[in-house]
Amino acid sequence: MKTLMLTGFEPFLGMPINPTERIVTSLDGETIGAYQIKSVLLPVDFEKAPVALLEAFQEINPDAVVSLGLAAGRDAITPERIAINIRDGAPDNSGVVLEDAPINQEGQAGYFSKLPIRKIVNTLKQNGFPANISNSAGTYLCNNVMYTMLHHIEKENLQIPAGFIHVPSSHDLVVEGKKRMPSWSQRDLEEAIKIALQCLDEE
Ligand code: PCA
Repeated sequence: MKTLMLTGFEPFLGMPINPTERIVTSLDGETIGAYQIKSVLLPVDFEKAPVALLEAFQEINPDAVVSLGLAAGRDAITPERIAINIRDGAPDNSGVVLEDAPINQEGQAGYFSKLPIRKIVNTLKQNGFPANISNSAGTYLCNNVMYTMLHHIEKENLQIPAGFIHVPSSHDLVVEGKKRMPSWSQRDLEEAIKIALQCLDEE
């Protein structure tokens, strides 16, 4: 059986929950389509996250990589089209603030997702879940992790699907975090991610 490395993030920016942590915890060890899921939880830390990501990749030696992140404020599941070579924006969980900083001096300006993003969006919609392609993963940790993985795959000339999917807030996060934003049930988020992962089957 093939292995799919599924990454999620710990909570960040003072939010009490990250729904992607719960998704990856719940799906760890499950079989989805042709893949067995191996989950990895990443820190929201510019220094530690890329190291943890690549260490897990070496250890697991997966046949596919899908990374998940919370996009608080979005109302749909959004596979990302591209990762860009920039770190910028809000402080990470260690308080580090970066401005206009490249991720990798030798890396390309950007890397396109190697997931079937159009098929994921279409399949999710056919199953009644709002979804659209996002053309920007931002410049924070999610973009950083997507860029790091795709750069590594390019450098090593690996032929495996890899990319990033942002998810909306969960109801629990809205209730506990006391912030107004669009939200989904945790169950729907998980179901939608399972459907997205099944799209890798014939890739
Ligand atoms: N979302 C953030 C980082 C961690 C997460 O879940 C982002 O979109 O960059």
